[in-house]
Amino acid sequence: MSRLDVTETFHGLTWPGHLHTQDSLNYATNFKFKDSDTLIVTYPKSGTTWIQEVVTLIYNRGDPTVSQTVPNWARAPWLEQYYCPEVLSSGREPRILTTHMPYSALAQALEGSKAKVIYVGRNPRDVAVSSYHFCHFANFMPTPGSFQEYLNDFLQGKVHFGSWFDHVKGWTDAKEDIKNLFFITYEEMKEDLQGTIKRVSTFLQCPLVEEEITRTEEQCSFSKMKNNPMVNYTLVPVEILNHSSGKFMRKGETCGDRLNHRYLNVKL
Ligand code: PPS
Repeated sequence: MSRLDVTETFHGLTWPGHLHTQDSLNYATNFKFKDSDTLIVTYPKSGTTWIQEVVTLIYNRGDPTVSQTVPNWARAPWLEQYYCPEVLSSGREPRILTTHMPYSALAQALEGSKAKVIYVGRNPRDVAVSSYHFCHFANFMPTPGSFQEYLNDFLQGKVHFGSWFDHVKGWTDAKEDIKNLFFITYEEMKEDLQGTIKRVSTFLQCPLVEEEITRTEEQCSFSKMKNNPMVNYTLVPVEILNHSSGKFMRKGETCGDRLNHRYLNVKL
């Protein structure tokens, strides 16, 4: 499936047609969660790949075999992307699922579920910068103009996947409705990865011993992930990701790039 120039509209938002179809988006909203599922939720560029790696390693008790041999999309597929049913047909348990969908799109599917939901948020300034670069890197995203133009669209939610503000608000308000909902930020992960691993493993009811925590932490460092083809997206052909113009594992900083983009230096 290529569809690099196709855009799908669903739930009032736009989605890149390269990975999403009306069928795949409907599949997500009607998904039957199992209580044993773990669902990772993020607005794009907020630390999705990082938490996928943390959760994978926790469930494997720090053993890196799976994280070094299976691409992240094949072990923690996005519910709304077209290949998800095929990945899940392998029967791997516990299922780790990922989504960028707003809460309103999944509220019905999650109603009454005891699936464990992990929401990762990131400072919108860094999300905007990371997304801007990703739009140049990914040939299935609309090519943005100047950073200032992109930022205006981002602030108004006129970008693929919709408004960062609505996404965060929708999922934070969902804490009234969802039984097992855990929030963490990219910044917390950056500040204390070991503490993050401990907290996430407790939430997943999969507590690790010291040595397993250390091994998980090593595998989830930026430098380790940057060089792991199973998470750095170098497996994706150049027609889809423009490897000559950038890298998926770009900087991995908190507010690191913001000062390079003076228009972002505004109070949000
Ligand atoms: S996506 O496309 O939505 O799945 O992208 P996502 O994985 O959410 O976000 C990509 C950004 O996360 C950074 N990243 C990390 N930062 C620190 N440590 C680790 N281990 C790590 N892994 C991924 C990645 O570099 C992207 O951020 P930027 O700011 O662009 O560098």
